[in-house]
Amino acid sequence: MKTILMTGAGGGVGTHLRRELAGRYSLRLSDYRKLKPAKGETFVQGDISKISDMLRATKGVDAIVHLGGYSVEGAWDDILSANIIGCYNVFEAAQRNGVKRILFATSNHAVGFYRRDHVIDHRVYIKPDGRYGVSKVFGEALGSLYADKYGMEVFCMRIGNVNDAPIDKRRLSIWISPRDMAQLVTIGIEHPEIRFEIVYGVSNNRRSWYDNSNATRLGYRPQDDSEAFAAEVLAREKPGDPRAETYQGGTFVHVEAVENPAPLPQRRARKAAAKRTAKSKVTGLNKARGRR
Ligand code: 15L
Repeated sequence: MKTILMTGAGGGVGTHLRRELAGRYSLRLSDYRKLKPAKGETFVQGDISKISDMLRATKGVDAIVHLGGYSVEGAWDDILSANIIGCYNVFEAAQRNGVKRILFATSNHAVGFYRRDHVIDHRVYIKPDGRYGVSKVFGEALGSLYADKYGMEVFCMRIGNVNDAPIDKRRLSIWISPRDMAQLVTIGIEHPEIRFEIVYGVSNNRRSWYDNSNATRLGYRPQDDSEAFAAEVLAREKPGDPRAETYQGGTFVHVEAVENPAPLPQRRARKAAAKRTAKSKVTGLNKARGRR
């Protein structure tokens, strides 16, 4: 059985994939958060922004599913450390440890500034919709370099939104069900002829904005279609900002930050430090006022 390292295994996509891939691979989970490995899994705690951690995590695996990083639009410092430095560390550690195959979780936001009335394929010019999108383009470029220079096998999945069901109108076009995501990942791990590929991580959605012929060529046959949820989703949809409605990336095209479902360690540390400072100021004030 192949041993697969999954970085960022504690995130949303990782959680779905752990369930879907259970029993098919020996999964080595990695995350900065402490995770409890299930049967057939092992856990290596690590921060992708540290090369030493990634050298430890990537040792002896057959392939890497790189999901780790900052997963939405946000502050440059966070994106820089997790998605630029972190992504570099994962590719570089893999290369040094002789791990040939990497599946990279890139994003629809690498091309989010395409209009919704365009159908795009894997060959279109990049059009990132923010700093986060730029960082995903960086990862794709890194993958291309490591494939050409070091002979690595790189499978870039421009993932839409992995969820049990699509959550809004935009996601009707970019949704991917967990079982389709697992099928795509399995192709990325198993296909014998991967050098450098870009595919879209989406289900067989009738409302898709993607020509996913490269994934089809590699054998991807998604089983789900968001249309089954369309009536329900559209009934609760409220009109949004016209810029978000125009472009595939939605709100990412005009906001500076999207709420991060999993704050990064340094961010959490900064928040905790700010909290402590605020608390000590209050304590100081209270002491000065003779209160506890
Ligand atoms: C992404 O790239 C994010 O990682 C995910 O959290 C969603 O925001 C998704 O895109 C999306 O566009 O819905």
